[in-house]
Amino acid sequence: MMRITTRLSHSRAGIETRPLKQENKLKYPEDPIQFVLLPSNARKRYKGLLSLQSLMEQESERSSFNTYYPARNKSLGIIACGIAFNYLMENYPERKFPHPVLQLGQYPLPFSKVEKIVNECEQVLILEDGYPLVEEMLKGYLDKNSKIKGRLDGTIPRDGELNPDIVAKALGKEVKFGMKVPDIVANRPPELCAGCSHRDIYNALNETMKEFGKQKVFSDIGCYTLGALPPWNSINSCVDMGASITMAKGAADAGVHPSIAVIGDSTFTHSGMTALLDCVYENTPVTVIISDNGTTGMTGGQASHATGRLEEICIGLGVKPEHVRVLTPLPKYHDEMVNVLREEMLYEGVSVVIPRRECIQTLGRIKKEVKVKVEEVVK
Ligand SMILES: Cc1ncc(C[n+]2csc(CCOP(=O)(O)OP(=O)(O)O)c2C)c(N)n1
Ligand code: SF4
Repeated sequence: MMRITTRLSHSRAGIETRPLKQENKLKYPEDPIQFVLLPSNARKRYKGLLSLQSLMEQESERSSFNTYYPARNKSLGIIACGIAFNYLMENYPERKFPHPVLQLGQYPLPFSKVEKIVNECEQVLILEDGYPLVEEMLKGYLDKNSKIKGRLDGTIPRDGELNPDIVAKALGKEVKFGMKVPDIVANRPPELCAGCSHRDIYNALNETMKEFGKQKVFSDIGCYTLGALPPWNSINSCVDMGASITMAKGAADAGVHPSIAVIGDSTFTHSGMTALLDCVYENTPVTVIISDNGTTGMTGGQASHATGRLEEICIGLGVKPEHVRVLTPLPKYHDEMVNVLREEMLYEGVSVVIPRRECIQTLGRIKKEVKVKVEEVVK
């Protein structure tokens, strides 16, 4: 098992690819009902899972991702998990560590290696990004005076990401990196692209909501989530894929009116449809805005299952055809959008508003691809 933390997930680097050595052969499970998790079978499967633990531990013990670097000065030992090992190396570029180091990259914990460093060293500093998982495992709940140091005793800040400076400070070294980021790569808040269709629908929604009040817009996850930030400040929630319509329904059930959901076309077919059906079933007064840009913009422009069939899906789920309204989100149609939103918000039933205009990034990419193909054919 690998442990994925924030910075690891957001890192990028050039990699060398090699030809595929072997692919798993298609094979049916030995036990034909092993994936039928009825309680009687689930209990059996859990026993099986437990019996695998020692095998996984043995793999971890043998793994080259869990390497022990010996050193003489045992006043301190360092357990560096995942990307924290890179931060440690930035402090010791030659890999000449003054203290024993256990690099952890594969889980479960390799028990004997961990035991060795803890027994050998007077104190043990745990460097791990995110939650202090390894530290908690080693420290024990009631052990306040442990020799284990890390996020829990304040040696390292309890929250926030690790970086080479924090590691240096914890090791009593001079903080030399200063983490000064050159202006050209300085942080800037994410923003909807200029010309993005979500901008136009938020402009219209904001104007409509002047009439209906604040805190009534439940959103989902996609590029449109950026509508939570200035200058729009249009949405009041984003919890997970599919939570917009369910939360709007809950709010409507609790008496919020109008109750509005904002969801993307792709997220809608991933996990919004069942919630819409629920609204239809109970004729809940919600207005669902499905901002249809014909793609999965946020994750790089993959195709969307909704493309070409969104109205049919909504009508098929039971939304009345006259309350499935398609709009073109462009500044010139601003007033029309405001009027349609107002009408549907006043309606005491389920309505779906579909602002439809392609994501300009995906559109640009497709145009480029077509151009290259045409040029190839012409050649
Ligand atoms: C459970 C889950 N799976 C996948 C993702 C990754 N993800 C983030 S946004 C998104 C979909 C975005 O597409 P859409 O709703 O059409 O909005 P757009 O970005 O195009 O505006 C996905 C799949 C996630 N956040 N959660
Ligand atoms: S990638 Fe597409 S959907 Fe996302 S902000 Fe840009 S134009 Fe809008």
